[in-house]
Amino acid sequence: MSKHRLDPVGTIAAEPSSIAVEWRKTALVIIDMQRDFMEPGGFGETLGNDVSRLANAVKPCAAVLDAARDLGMLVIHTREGHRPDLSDAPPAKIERGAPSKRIGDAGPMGRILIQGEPGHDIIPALYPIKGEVVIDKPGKGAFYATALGEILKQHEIENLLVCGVTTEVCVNTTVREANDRGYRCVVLADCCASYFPEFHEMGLRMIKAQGGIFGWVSNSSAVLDAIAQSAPKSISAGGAR
Ligand code: C5J
Repeated sequence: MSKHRLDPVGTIAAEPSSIAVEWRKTALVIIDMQRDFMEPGGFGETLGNDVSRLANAVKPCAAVLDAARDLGMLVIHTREGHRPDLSDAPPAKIERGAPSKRIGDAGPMGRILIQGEPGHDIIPALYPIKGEVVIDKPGKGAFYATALGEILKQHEIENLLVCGVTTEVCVNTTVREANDRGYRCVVLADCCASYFPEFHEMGLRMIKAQGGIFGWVSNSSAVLDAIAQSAPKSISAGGAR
């Protein structure tokens, strides 16, 4: 898988303990880095949230994405959203709360949370490139009603590096689904964000509590360090001979 001669196994500093991963059995999963959540005028803002709170996650996530691409790691992007006819949007989801606009209503980035609309797309800084997997999901978890499980099996993936928004909603739901399916999930704290800083913190604490009940919590620099340490000295010191 790797474009470089990496050691097959890397060790990522994490909590509650460091974790050894086989790189070729590891995928990067970037959850819902969509304009609808990240930019004014989208779904996140219609719910009354300050979307600027998510911006900090973009740069670290882009650094990990670059490294993953360089290694030839399987990269998976997810997008939460619904068909234009709303046939996959449960009324219980559409009717909930008192948002300024509901799912399917027209907004400045097109219809809210609808596939194919500008707001549903991934932000330019993390835009998928050819060969990367994009999973459209109607729910909060990336396994529900998608082909994600089959795709991970085809690629013999055992470990997931998880980034995205929001920490306590789609990231946590996906990690819990993945954990029940036997994947080791390493959530990269600085690559995730929430509209509520306290939920971000608690979302991460819930994952790593009790010996890592749902997985591990790490960060972008620990992953980049682990990759650098897996590289032969000639590469980590500045290029392959
Ligand atoms: C939410 C998500 N927060 N991607 N979705 O509704 O976390």
